[in-house]
Amino acid sequence: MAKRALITGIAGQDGGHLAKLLHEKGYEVYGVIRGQLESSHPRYQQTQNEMPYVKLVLADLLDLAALTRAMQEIKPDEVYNLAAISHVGYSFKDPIMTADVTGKGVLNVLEAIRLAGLEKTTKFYQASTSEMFGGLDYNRPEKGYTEESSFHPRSPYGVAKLYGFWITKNYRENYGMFAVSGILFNHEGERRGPEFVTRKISQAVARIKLGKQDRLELGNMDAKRDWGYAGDYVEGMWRIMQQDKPDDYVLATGETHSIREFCELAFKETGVDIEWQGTGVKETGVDKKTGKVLISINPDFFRPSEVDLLLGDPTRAEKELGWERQVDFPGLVKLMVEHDLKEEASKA
Ligand code: NAP
Ligand code: F7E
Repeated sequence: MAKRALITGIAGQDGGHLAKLLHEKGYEVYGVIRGQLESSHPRYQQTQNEMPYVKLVLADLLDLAALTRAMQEIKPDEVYNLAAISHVGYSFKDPIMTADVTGKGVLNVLEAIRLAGLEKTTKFYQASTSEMFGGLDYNRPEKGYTEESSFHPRSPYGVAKLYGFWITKNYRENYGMFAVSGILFNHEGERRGPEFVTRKISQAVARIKLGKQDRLELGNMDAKRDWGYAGDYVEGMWRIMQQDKPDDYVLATGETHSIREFCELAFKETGVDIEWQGTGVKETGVDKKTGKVLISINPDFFRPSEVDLLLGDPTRAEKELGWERQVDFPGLVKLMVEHDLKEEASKA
């Protein structure tokens, strides 16, 4: 009999990649989608058209009754909890909802599994994050954060995720559940939401190339991130769930790059060389050939506190899971810009 997987956050970036992977591996895939959606609703239809092999289940992460019903009916072998308010900047604006969904929502899913009497048979994956480390100098190992590093979250999102991480570990220890976290560093791609910086850049580069946009406005360009490809990371999630012993793993590339570097490579894909001029909020990215300003700073995108540098050390995942990223940093930028050039060109 085919294994059954239930994915929360099915309509998000990782949900789509993971659903495809599990379907290809022969799983029966169920996906939790929120809201009062009916099969005639455009958003429901869009998700269903994109993933015809997924059986959509209506539930909200705040709704324990709906989650419990879903567990009782589906009896999944594996639950992947990907749903969250996942935008770090937004979490400063709505910290209460972030705590409820991104933090307590994890507990709801774990309790739903227990209330359905499935804690001994259903495996649980929690989408934990490098944002829990915080990026400050004092706890940052030279070769990158590992599974042993200490946490110092710097946003309401990071704090909520830390609750999710610990409650997952707690259920593993309390009830002997196979409940694990993947501590994933940033992963991007053609399914990334446009509110995240990499997709904002790749879409802007495509639109500027096609004459649909003049300029790209960004916040802190000094920040550095360990960026991988989402398609590679969902393979890691699955491998974490196939281990004999439940444990937490870091998935990362072991490289870190600045927002500036991402911009330079992305514009280069369309034949534009960027030259940086000025400093601070007056800094601009200029087309070397034409002198036109293509990038400028908008302080509205600054955050009350910033994670300056994230770098992960994937050694343990590489050794124990045999996991390795396939797409490198230039490959990721290229893939995103090429995708957005096609997508923008196809729009009216
Ligand atoms: P994403 O694109 O923002 O997707 C999150 C999904 O959660 C969305 O589909 C959203 O639904 C759903 N959601 C939000 N609130 C919900 C609620 N109350 N009930 C049910 N569903 C709800 O995030 P992602 O990039 O795929 O990331 C997947 C998970 O990994 C998230 O938990 C994220 O925090 C975590 N993570 C991501 C990264 C990364 O670099 N991408 C790194 C580490 C950890 P709607 O579609 O209806 O809005
Ligand atoms: O920001 C800077 C911003 O929003 C990256 C989520 O998936 O990864 C993601 O969180 C950096 C930050 O991602 C803009 O200040 C500059 O330093 O793309 P982001 P994130 O905050 O790293 C982690 C691992 C997760 O777990 C999260 O769920 O880019 N930045 N200018 C900007 N960021 C945005 N969004 N927009 C700008 O205009």
